[in-house]
Amino acid sequence: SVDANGKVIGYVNDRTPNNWGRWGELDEKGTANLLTPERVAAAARLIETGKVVSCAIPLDSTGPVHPTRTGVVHLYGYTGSDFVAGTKAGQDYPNFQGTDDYIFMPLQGSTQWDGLSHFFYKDTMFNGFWIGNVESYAGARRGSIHQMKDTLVGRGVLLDLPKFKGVDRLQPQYGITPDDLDACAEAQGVTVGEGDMLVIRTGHVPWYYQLEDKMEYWKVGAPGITRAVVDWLAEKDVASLAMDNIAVEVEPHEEPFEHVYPLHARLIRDLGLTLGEVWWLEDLSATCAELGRYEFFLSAPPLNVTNASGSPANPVAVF
Ligand code: UVW
Repeated sequence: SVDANGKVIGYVNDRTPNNWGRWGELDEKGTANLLTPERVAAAARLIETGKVVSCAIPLDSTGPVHPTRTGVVHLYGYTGSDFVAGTKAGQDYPNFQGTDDYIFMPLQGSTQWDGLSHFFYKDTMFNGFWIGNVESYAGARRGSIHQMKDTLVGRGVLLDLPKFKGVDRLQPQYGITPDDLDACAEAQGVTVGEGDMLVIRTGHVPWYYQLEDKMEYWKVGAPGITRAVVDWLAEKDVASLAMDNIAVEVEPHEEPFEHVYPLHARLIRDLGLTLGEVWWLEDLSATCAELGRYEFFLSAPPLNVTNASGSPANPVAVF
């Protein structure tokens, strides 16, 4: 049964690592709590050149969208050609000319954040809230992405694995280990620590755009983090994790097989870690290499979508 706050009564999460209760029994922000005003201010002091780099793929129908979802549909309500053709002119206001457009898309269908109500395990989401708090009409009454509207801004750190390994991209099915991350950080002369917004480059999203047969992308698996990285992330105490692959974790999943997307449950549901997916990190990689620095001010708040489980974003790194 469920209490008045929407928490499952008597359920104890004995999985490790986990952050349940760490920021209060009713917390819905998870590790984003680590992005304190002091850390945000310190991150802002990293800005030296004012160069701004977007980490978003184009928000259009050409991007990789998980086959369980529809694509991005962008339509116009009225356009310049409506005025040229005279089908719109004069209908609203004298001399008025302009355009209006619409997007219909999965909130998880582009460069995006997975909110804390995106993944569950044993009928619970992060902090012990019951999964029935997410309903099709009311939406996510717990763990909504709008809880993050004033956060996901802080010190960004890029670990550029393909660059470190001297390859264009990590191969599908490559499982990223803690040793990979430590060695890469050391080679780049950067540390990953408490309250950082960690960004890991794989080169996997750019590969999608190069492929002639897009179906191959979904058949061959993906490079991503392994189970051991969950412990590493918890030890480092990062505030968020974003990557340029589809679902952060390695695909196919490691054995023993827990269930589909097992690390989503361990990261989002156990740790309260907000995951960024389908980021575009090619420009960030080039800028970090050019400036010789792998830390920057990162501003990536989600859209303030009420009671939602995810949000597109245009994350920007500022150097
Ligand atoms: C799934 O939910 C399958 O993936 P994602 O985290 O990419 O949204």
